[in-house]
Amino acid sequence: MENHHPVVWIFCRVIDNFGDAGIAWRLSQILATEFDCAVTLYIDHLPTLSAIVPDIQASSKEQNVHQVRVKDWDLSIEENSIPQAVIEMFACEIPHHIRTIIQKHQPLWLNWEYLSAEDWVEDCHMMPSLQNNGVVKYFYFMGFTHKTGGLLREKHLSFHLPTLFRQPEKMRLFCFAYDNPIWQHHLQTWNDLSWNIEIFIAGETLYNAFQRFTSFQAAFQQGKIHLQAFVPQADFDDLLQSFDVLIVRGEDSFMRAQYSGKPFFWHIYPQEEQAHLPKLNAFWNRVYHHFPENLKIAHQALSDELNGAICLTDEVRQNHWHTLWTQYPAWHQAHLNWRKKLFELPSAVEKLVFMMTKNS
Ligand code: TRH
Repeated sequence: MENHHPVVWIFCRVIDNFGDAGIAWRLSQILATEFDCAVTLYIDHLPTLSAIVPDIQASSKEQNVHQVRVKDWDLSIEENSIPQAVIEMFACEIPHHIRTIIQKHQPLWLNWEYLSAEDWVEDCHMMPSLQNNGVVKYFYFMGFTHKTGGLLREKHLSFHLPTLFRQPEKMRLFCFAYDNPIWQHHLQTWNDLSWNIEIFIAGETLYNAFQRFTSFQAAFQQGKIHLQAFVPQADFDDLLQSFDVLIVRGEDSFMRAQYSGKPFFWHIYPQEEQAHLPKLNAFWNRVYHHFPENLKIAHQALSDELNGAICLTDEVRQNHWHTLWTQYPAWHQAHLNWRKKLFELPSAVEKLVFMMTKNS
């Protein structure tokens, strides 16, 4: 690329929760700090970004933070620089005048899609779509194989993790999930377990919502349940590392759980008519290759129940948790093995920058 600081414009609309902003910020950060790109992130809801990046002022419409220029969506009216890449996060519609700029300068134009482990992703990654301004837009699909767009992974993320681990004396469980009545049952199971457990519910919204469950009150009275305050995204990996078992959700916390190497459950974003289940299965079917059979059976049953596919009896649910916990070192090892596979893939941003080079 001729320009030493390739210009990248990223557009993000916050649909709900933190993931849209979280992924857009991670992508922006990696491009700016590791690949020397001049990144401008246009976002329509600064308070959400500010919640995970406290250095961002929710009330400031234009600011430079950690080498990224952050602008309120409505300010995206004029630019003097010429972009090498324009990225629309999750099919957000970019303002019309940006389409005109794209028509004029023909940057690499991408729609950054949701992460999925399903097989079709390989066929759809970088699929071209001719737009009515006469320019081709490509669908960028992150994924878990070489033929997909790879995964967001920072260079500083160490491949090496401590490999020596024992059965912890107490289970420290992190829960960053979606509110759902199913948690009443799992909280009850955790209360009834024969080993020590401490449960940390991430964020006040979820913690407050769980208070309606009688099982929450029981756990609270026994001092087993705590509010885990939100930490900045930059500290999120360290936070995950401090737990034995993780429950995560969405896209970004789901990815970070995989990088943590810790055993985890994925409370996937629920979709109508159970459309999330094939996505859930596609992911775990890749990971289960690394699981001993009895752990796979236990994990799959609990994971399916958490995500609305099946119902378990109290006894079966408890037995499955017992199986996983009593074989924690093997469970942990399975996740470390999966993590190792992830490091064999090129990172999404390496792939993206290579494409920008080809396009310029
Ligand atoms: O918050 P999420 O559920 O977000 C998304 C959105 O709902 C989106 O619309 C949907 O499509 C997608 O899920 C599937 O989950 P996610 O993706 O894990 O985002 C959470 C972000 O919050 C992530 O970047 C990590 C960050 N975070 C912190 O920085 N600190 C914290 O303490 C916690 C708990 C999370």
